[in-house]
Amino acid sequence: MTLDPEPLPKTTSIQLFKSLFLARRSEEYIVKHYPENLMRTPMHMSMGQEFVSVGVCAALEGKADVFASYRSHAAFLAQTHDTDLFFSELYGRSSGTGEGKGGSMHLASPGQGHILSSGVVATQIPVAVGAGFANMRLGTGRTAVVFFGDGAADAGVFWESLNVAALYRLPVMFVCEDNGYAVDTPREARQVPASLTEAVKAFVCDSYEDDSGDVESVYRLARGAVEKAHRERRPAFLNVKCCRYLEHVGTGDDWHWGYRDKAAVEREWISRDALLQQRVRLASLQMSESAIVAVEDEIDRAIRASVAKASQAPIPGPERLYAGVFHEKA
Ligand SMILES: Cc1ncc(C[n+]2csc(CCOP(=O)(O)OP(=O)(O)O)c2C)c(N)n1
Repeated sequence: MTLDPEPLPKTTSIQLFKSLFLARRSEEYIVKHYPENLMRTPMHMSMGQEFVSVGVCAALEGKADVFASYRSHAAFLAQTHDTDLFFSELYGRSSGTGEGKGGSMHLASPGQGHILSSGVVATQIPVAVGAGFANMRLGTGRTAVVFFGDGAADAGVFWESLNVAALYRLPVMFVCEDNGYAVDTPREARQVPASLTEAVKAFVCDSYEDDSGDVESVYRLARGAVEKAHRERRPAFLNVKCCRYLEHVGTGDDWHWGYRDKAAVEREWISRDALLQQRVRLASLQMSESAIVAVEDEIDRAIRASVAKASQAPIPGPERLYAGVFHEKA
């Protein structure tokens, strides 16, 4: 028999709902307005899997240095809550995270703990290990958190990074957003181990799996994992099962591709959507419908205000083309 966990404080449940709603609504805005062709950047949407980064970032309470993949909208917003920077970047404006030149795949705001996002599969992982090394040497108490997909675990650099983090006993949290696919290829067609969580145990790190689809479950898991990682001085690996609702890249769906079954995804994931679950939970905590709607309205207003600001901001001129870009003179 498993005992129900101690309920989280109501303020935490509300905070998690807000963070989930912020990520979801921001992407719903993108879906609606992308066809206007003013956001000139490829979009890898987080929709459906936001609960992973929302739960982890909330659990780390601002003491995380986050490294993300190109699918970074939810991670960026969960860590920074900064819709001004976010929409400015998507609209290609000077006020964005990369002066509007990086776009959706390269969101970064180091001062707010979102160190980088990378478009090249798995490349964020070794950099996070470097940050973990620096945090350990400098005694900052911070945790390097790296988000990546199950496809990134096909790459050798994932295993090398895990090895180094375990060898040097670094406070790194490896978070696999395991949506089961690399583009349209299922994990079983790419990896020998039946379970990544089990395979990783060969390294001296704590390996956890979560298939609840629930933001509070991820939050609890990450809180326990980060505490243990620092106490026992070793990395943690979190394999969180999740589902990408939209196509691999773009803002539409991909049911017509035929690599996954719409009815099964609806049954197994969309019917227990993490945001909806959290909304129901707030109601069960005696939060009134009008109070929930007020929270939602406030977030919608913040998104609209950020978009309005972004559209007033300048587009960078050609003289800024190489600014902030590493290059060496020949
Ligand atoms: C080194 C490298 N190889 C291939 C690609 C093309 N590519 C982009 S996303 C992707 C699949 C990655 O899947 P996963 O890591 O599971 O992340 P998800 O897209 O599911 O979030 C591939 C192969 C790339 N960007 N970088």
